[in-house]
Amino acid sequence: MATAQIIVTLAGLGLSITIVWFFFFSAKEGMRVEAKGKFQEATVLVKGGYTPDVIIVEHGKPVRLKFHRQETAACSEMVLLPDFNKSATLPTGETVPIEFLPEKPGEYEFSCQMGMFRGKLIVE
Ligand SMILES: [Cu+2]
Repeated sequence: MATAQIIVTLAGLGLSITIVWFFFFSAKEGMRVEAKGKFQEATVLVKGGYTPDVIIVEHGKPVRLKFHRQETAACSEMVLLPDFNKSATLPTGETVPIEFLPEKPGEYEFSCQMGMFRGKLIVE
């Protein structure tokens, strides 16, 4: 093999590894929420799912998740956070805040009323 071919092969291999790493590790890390005043606040886009769908917060500080729904599918018209006894109806085009206090570290799911859309709140 010529040197140029080896370089191209190695570059291609490097790129593949980077892409795999991005999807399997980096993408799963989730979004770390920064505290804004009293609340740790994040906006979640509701459209074909939740974006971001993994949200990382600290325990012991109030959290405000602002759900912004940009679709009319009945599936996503409610969001439930069963571990915090919270739920809300999300009218299309509006932003609905849900506030709660995560007291214990752990992983908590949020979902639509049928459980088709899912997201995860990681409390550290
Ligand atoms: Cu649903």
